Amino acid sequence: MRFTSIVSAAVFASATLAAVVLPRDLAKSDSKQQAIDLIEDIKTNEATCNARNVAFRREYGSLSKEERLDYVNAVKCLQQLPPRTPESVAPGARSRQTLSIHYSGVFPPWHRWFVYTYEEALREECGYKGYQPYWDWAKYASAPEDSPLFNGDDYSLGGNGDYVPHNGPVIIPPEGVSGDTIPLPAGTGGGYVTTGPFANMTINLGPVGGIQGGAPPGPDGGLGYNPRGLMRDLGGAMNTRYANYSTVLNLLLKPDIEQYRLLSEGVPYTPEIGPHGGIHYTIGGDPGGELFTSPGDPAFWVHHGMMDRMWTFWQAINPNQRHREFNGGPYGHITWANEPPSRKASLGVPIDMGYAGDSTVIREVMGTLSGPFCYFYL
Ligand SMILES: *[C@@H]1O[C@H](CO)[C@@H](O)[C@H](O)[C@H]1NC(C)=O
Ligand SMILES: *[C@@H]1O[C@H](CO)[C@@H](O)[C@H](O)[C@H]1NC(C)=O
Ligand SMILES: [Cu+2]
Repeated sequence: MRFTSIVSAAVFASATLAAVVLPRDLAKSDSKQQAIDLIEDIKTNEATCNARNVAFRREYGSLSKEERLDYVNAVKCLQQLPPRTPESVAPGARSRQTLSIHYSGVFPPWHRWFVYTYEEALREECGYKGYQPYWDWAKYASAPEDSPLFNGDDYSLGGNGDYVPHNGPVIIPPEGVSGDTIPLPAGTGGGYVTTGPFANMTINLGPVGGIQGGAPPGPDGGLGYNPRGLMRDLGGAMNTRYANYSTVLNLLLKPDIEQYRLLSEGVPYTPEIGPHGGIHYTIGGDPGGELFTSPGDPAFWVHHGMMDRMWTFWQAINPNQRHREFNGGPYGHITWANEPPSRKASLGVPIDMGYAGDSTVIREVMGTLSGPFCYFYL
């Protein structure tokens, strides 16, 4: 019994450690030296993700000023490269996918691959030497606008929007869905971002529209060209309510992927919008406050970095099981919250990046230390 499990472990290992040469004659030689050599061989095998080559994604505020500036400059560089989506397809290619990505079996793997694709573009197309940083939601929950991410200094991702008196966003259940309208807390900005590296940044796509307090839809249902200034509405009320240290702890303690995702992404058309929705609305404004076009705000990527960090850590608590577990509960299907009812997503379901990058399948991206990946979070 024990022997077979060792053999199957070895077979499994040989799939990833192809270049390691095992010693032939164990009895006759120095086993200490052979053990050391073999272990060194395994550790330095370049084809494998190991302690020497693993990349660490770090908290934005823990980066040095120089590292933050490198990131900011790479993001600016990427914004200036010509768009990949052909004009005939319109920039809405990704937006149209939005409804099958959220509350479906694809969400966590899709976003893991999306953030990785972005990180790779920063590194390969813009010479960035670091890795994707993340936004530690709870750390700055009382005043995210004063954090190193958004304080508006030269090393930040731009400041808050200028203050304009306003109400918070309101979630309105669509026709046919029961439930009251849900008013959410307002932030302390609401206007244009006028400080920091992304001051006066131009947004071209969207808004698609749909939430009250947000901007009305742009031309062509929000998929047309619609240049305007970046707006934000950062503030502590939304952040504290939806993404505090209890939220983080409770996420890590969730026993299965169904419970994990019900907290992480919340339940549609209820006040429990989870840290995912809560932080999108904490960024707020335009395009940050909108499901469809939020990746246009540089803050999107540090938020989804944290989303992936939480999932990575949750998986690390029981990797053997959790690197395969993804389609439990109502969010494990191929439609938005299983509406209309659909089959469960499988590991072979494609992750389609459209024109943004290469596509893959869920199976490939279930662990951050295997498949195409070799990264972890600090
Ligand atoms: C941004 O726009 C405002 C208002 O037009 C202007 O006062 C400010 O100088 C601009 N800032 C930058 C960095 O371009
Ligand atoms: C912390 O977040 C949870 C949701 O994850 C919420 O129920 C709780 O009220 C929040 N705490 C505070 C102090 O707002
Ligand atoms: Cu999101």
